[in-house]
Formats: sequence, structure tokens, C-alpha cells
Amino acid sequence: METPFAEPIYITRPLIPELGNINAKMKEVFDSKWLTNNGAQHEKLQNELRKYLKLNHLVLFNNGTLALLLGLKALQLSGEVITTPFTFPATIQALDWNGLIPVFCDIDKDTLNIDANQIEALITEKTSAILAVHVYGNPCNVNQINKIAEKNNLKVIYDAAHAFGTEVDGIPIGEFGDMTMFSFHATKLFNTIEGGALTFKDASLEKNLNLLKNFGIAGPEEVVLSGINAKLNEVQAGIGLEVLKLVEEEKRKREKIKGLYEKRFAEIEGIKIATKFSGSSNSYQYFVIEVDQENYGKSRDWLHEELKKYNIFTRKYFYPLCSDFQWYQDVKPSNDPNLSQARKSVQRVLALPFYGELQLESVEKICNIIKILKRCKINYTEHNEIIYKHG
Ligand code: T4K
Repeated sequence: METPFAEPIYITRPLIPELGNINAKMKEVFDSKWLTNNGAQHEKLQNELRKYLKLNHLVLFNNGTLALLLGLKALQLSGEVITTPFTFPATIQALDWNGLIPVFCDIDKDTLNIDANQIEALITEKTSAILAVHVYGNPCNVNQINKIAEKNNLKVIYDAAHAFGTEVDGIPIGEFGDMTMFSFHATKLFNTIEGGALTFKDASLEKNLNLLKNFGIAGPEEVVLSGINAKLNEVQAGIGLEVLKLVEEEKRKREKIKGLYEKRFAEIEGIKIATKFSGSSNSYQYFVIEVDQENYGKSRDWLHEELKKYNIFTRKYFYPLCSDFQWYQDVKPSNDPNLSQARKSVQRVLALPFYGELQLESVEKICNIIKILKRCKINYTEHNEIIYKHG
């Protein structure tokens, strides 16, 4: 038997620098009396991230959603964009705010990313781009997507909110496609509390992106386009510089946790790991399992609820599918694809606690509990209510 954790265990905890280091940084910021609008911290973080991500063209934003929304605007897309239903709402909402119609494509059963084999069948004369997501940091089939885009003259945008530092065969993830968005939300491996960035191929986009995030202001008396306020302030940029120093150590800790989970789940039939892809391509953002009801004996939803009784708060990223959102029901895309794999996967995925501070003993305990829950017997009352007995 395992007892519940004394304190709640969440899927993640933000990477937080020592208070002394934050205080020193804040003194620097406040002494400068320059708090936002492309100050020294902002410029420094932008340069440090260019180096860390090995990408020359990078612009910071106040969150990943506005970065993506403005990136799509800068690319001047129109009509329909082929994308995945298995993502966080922000991906699809960034399209909607641009007046673009999301056309959903089914996903690959292993990576849970857009299934590149099914993209071409969805292309019509209205299609202007492919917006793919590196789900949980698992890289998309970037080479195949690139070929399809070249052949059909489409832009490719990647939502890499989960893929900070991911590489494909040694190539930084942001090198693929026309544009890539990163999120620096508190729950991400690297955070600025809220924040994000765009990286892009065409250097000439940089000027427009900087205008778009600053009301289109080109000079004290010159507003050249309809922008918005999406600037990252100095306090957050300063904190980001301190957090960035901790990322490599955090990855090493997560690597150990990942290894232990993988070892323990190899013993539990019916649990498949959704974030187990070859070495260099791992982002260490999430640790996600798929619960196969037939072999595990219980459903994902049941496990999710049971774990709460042990003070473990898992998440069903990304349930429900974006194609099932109420507002999407009125959207009429040219194609109405079969999303059978996405429908299956979305019933099985469960993000488990995964952050450097999580003790290896806690990981063992979580695995023990998942193992015990597999064995416990479920009975049904005459009203079809579940009752169960621990074996
Ligand atoms: N595209 C994709 C594929 C994304 O996943 C996201 C965001 C975006 C685009 C948009 O990027 P941003 O605009 O956010 O930069 C969280 C995040 O808010 C969101 O950034 C993230 N994806 C999404 C997957 O997760 P929630 O609503 O699930 O987070 P929340 O508040 O329930 O937090 C999850 C757990 O983290 C909590 O149970 C406890 C822990 N936590 C959370 C926060 C905020 C902490 O320990 N401390 C904290 O400060 O959306």
C-alpha cells in the first residue's frame, strides 16, 4: 500500500532563481529607471536566447500566444491553414484572431503530431500555410512537411511552445519552416513568468515584428501599421536572464526523472510513454503516458481521478480536441477530415509530474501507485457506480 503525498504534487513547478540573484537583478532594473519598451535586459535576453537556441533571428514577446498571432499576421496569410486538433487552444485561437480558417488534420499515433502523410489531401486553392505543433517537444516530421510546403508553395509555421532547445539530428528546431514560436510561460522549461519568442528565416520580417508588438510605432510621430502591445518588460526579461542560467542543470535533473519513469513503466503493462524519442530531440518539457484501457485494465479518466486521492494532480493535455470546441462548430472549412487517431489518443494521454525539484523517491512512489491501481478490482453497483477494492 502507498499513502497519499502529504503535499499536492503537480505536473510541473516553475524554475525559480535564488531570491538573492533576483533581488540583485531587480536593483539593476529599478536603478536604470527603464522598465519596458526594449530596455537593456530585453536586448540582453534576446541576444542570450539567440545564442542558446542557435538561431540568428529572434524577437521577444510578452507571451507565446501573441507571438504566434503576430507572426501569422506578419506572414500575411489568407484563407485556410492546415493544423492539428491535438494542441493547446492558443494555437487555433491565433489563427482565428487572424481571420484564418483552421483545417484540422489527423495526428500520428506515436509522436501525436500532425500526420504529415495526410496533409496533402487537405490542400485546396484556399490553403496558405501549415501550422504544426511539436507536441510535448516531440519534433514533427519536419523534412516531409518541408517537401509538401515547397511543392505546394505554402508557408510553414511551427508552434514550439514545448520544444525549447530541442534539436533534430543536431539542427535547432527553430531552423525548420518559415517561423517558429516558443513559449516562456511559468510552466515551461525556460520561463520569463509570461513570455515568448518568434524565430524566423526571412531576416526582413524582424522590422515588421518589432512594429507589430509596439502599436506599429516607427517614430515619435509615425505609426505605420496596426499593431498591438506585446512587449516583454524589463522585470520579466531580467528574471529570464537568471532562469536561463539554470536550464542546463534542470535538464540534467529531468533526465534522471525521465529515466526512472521509463524504467518503472517498462514493468507496467498498458502504459506507453508518449515522450520517448531519441536523445537529441528531447525538450524535457513534459513526461506524458498513454493509458491503454484494454491492457492497463482501467481508463485514463479513472486513473486521473484516482491519482487525485493520492494528492497527485495529473493533466489530460490536450483534452478536448480543438476541433470539438463550441465556437469551431460554426466554422466551415473546405474539408472535413477524419480525425480518428486524434480521437483515440486524446482519450489516453496523461501528463505526469515532471520537474527538477521532484525527488526520485516521489517518482518511485508515483509509479508504485500507478502499479497498485492497475491491480485493484473494480465492481459496479446496480446504478452503474464504480466501487473498487485494493488488491
Ligand atoms: N501553444 C501550445 C502548444 C501551448 O501549450 C501553449 C501554452 C501555447 C501555445 C501558448 O503559450 P503562452 O501564451 O501560454 O506562452 C498551461 C500554461 O498556462 C500554458 O502556457 C501552456 N501552454 C499549457 C500547456 O499549460 P494550464 O491552464 O494548464 O496551466 P495551470 O495554471 O493549470 O498550471 C499547470 C500546473 O502547473 C498547475 O497545476 C501547477 C503548476 N503551476 C502553474 C503555474 C501557473 C505552478 O506550480 N506555478 C505556476 O505559477 O496552462
